[in-house]
Amino acid sequence: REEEERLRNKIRADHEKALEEAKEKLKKSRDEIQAEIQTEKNKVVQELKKKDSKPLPPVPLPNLIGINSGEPADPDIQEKRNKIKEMMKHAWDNYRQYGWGHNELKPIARKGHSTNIFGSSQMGATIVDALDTLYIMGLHDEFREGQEWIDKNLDFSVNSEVSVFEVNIRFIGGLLAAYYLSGQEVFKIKAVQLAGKLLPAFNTPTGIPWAMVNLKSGVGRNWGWASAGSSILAEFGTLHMEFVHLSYLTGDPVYYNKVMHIRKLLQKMDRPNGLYPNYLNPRTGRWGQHHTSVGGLGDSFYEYLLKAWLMSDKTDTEARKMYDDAIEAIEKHLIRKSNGGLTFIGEWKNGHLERKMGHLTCFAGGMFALGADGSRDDKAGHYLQLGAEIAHTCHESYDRTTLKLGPEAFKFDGGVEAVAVRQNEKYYILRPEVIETYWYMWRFTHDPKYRQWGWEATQAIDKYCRVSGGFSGVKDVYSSSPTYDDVQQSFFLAETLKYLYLLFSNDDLLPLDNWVFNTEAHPLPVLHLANTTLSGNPAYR
Ligand code: DMJ
Repeated sequence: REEEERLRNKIRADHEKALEEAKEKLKKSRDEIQAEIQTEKNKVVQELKKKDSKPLPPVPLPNLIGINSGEPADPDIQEKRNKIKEMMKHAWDNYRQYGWGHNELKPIARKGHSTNIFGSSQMGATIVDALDTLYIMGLHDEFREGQEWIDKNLDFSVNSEVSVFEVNIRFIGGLLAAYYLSGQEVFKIKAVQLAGKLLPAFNTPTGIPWAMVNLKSGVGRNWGWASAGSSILAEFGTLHMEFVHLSYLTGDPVYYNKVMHIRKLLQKMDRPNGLYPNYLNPRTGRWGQHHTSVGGLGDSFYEYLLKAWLMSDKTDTEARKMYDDAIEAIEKHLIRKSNGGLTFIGEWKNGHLERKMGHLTCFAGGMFALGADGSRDDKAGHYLQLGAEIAHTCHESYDRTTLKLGPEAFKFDGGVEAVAVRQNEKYYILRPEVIETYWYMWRFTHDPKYRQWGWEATQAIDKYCRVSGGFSGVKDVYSSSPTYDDVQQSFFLAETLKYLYLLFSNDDLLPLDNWVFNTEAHPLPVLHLANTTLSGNPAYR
């Protein structure tokens, strides 16, 4: 009773104090309030600086093979590769000039751009996302400029609500890759600081993280549009690679435990027809709507099962099994051949197959090829063939347009084959997935058609998306006079241009036996058993 009374009094006192503070605030001028905020900010920056000086524990670095290689001997291939490097420079220089420090660039308006995934702060998303592409292209001055900005300005103690998934794949993935490639400690330190800010998102009744978290307060919530307050499979299921690396680099199992908890929870759940629905409620631990997709909302969850196995030097067989089971169910229920003989991956919606495929889904061609080796019942040939068929279908979706750039989504229904029907699905926003699949198929087959298709896409991007202030998405790939969306997406520099550059490089640049690319195309090294602390430390098992 006494304890209750004491608590009640404390709550009353806190409440009154907060009211007083609010009243005081209202009396203050705008300038005074701003000055206070600034002082608060400076305090936090000072604190962080103190923390910065605490070195992270030294870990033996994995084999960092093939980070300065890849120069092709063939002059024609060399020329194409140089053209792609020039496009990167155009994208970067314009961002540098007109959008520096902002998240993205508006290449027509020539100013900064941002969306709600990055929150309300200027976090330099394009800088972080572009670093490793700059590095492998040998754009070292630009890389150093980016490093300097990150060192001086990238601050995570901001009152800003960000997407946990996007920040993980673009920022943590980008910083970790920059660290492994360059060896510069600042990237590792920033990645770890940022990861600490994401951890409160996991404070839910189930441990399935919220989609968004406020970096300062740690308060999380989900997207209003996602099936009855659900978290999204492709979001909470795309943390594994980065979080395992964080535990590896810091020696702190907290990150590893978070993602393994998600995996264990998913393993225990029933799956309708063996398929994973896109929505899961983090309060109840129950599935939301029974929609399944290998495109948006589902895609990189499957990708990370396969890549968890690859990055563990193929020792994480639990992940491989989950991948094999999922892919078998997908093949059975979602993959079909159109009347015209095109293999496509549809979407499952409440017991019905929608015969529509997204641009995002096209990444799966590369995934099938990457997972071919080590597949169940030794079906390597089958999966390589499936990858080739998806690559072909996605190329058709580009080839059947006026601009030779693929639409956001295309149908296989009522006489329509690989063509967008709805006006709001005809746009191309500089996405990488089709080129990503060309590159994986090239690495595994060396069939020259993949370089040819990649070059077609390069030329189309340069012709229709390039403007004097950078590169922009286009609103209708079937129109001969397209309008621009005026956004240079950060993934254009992180992924689209990187995959193109790799497609015209020799295979000894970032070899797939040593590197695994996260879903934003940031290369992370395979953690070979011999040099990881993970294998030796039972806390990580
Ligand atoms: C990127 O941020 C990543 O590739 C993600 O997995 C899906 N969407 C974009 C690119 O289209």
